[in-house]
Amino acid sequence: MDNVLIQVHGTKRLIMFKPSDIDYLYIDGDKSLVNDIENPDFATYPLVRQATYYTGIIKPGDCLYIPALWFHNVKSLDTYAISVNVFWYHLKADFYEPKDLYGNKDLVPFSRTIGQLAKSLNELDKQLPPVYVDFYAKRLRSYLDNYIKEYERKLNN
Ligand SMILES: O=C(O)CCC(=O)C(=O)O
Repeated sequence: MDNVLIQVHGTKRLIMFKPSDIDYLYIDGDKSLVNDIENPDFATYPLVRQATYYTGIIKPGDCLYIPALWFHNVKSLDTYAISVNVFWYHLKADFYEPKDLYGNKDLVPFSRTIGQLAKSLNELDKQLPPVYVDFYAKRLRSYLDNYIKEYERKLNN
């Protein structure tokens, strides 16, 4: 969700990445596998070098707009660092999970899509021998790659 992070007490260090850096951040679910983003292990996570770091410090009285889909890593620089978050919907209300304390859950249409896909793959797995499942999973990957290319073209026009 879009949100504003309002700093009340103490300071926090933020590192943010734009949504299109998703390919460089080793995302697994809603988290990155890169555990030390300030000093990444480039041998294990070489693509991180290609990500653009947007960094800053927020102090009491600062408000930071964190747009939906932006990856962010927040570290408190003081023992007590207190913030207030204000989240809001900018798409149809039905698209948002009703219980989303941190405002970072996937949108309902996506959760539904990935659930259906998992179910279909499971069906495929039950019906076909492994060598076919592997082959068709790779066909699916190529379908998705083409879909992504098409969307990147749309976004860049
Ligand atoms: O302040 C924090 O520790 C986390 C803030 C956050 O994740 C957000 O504003 O979306």
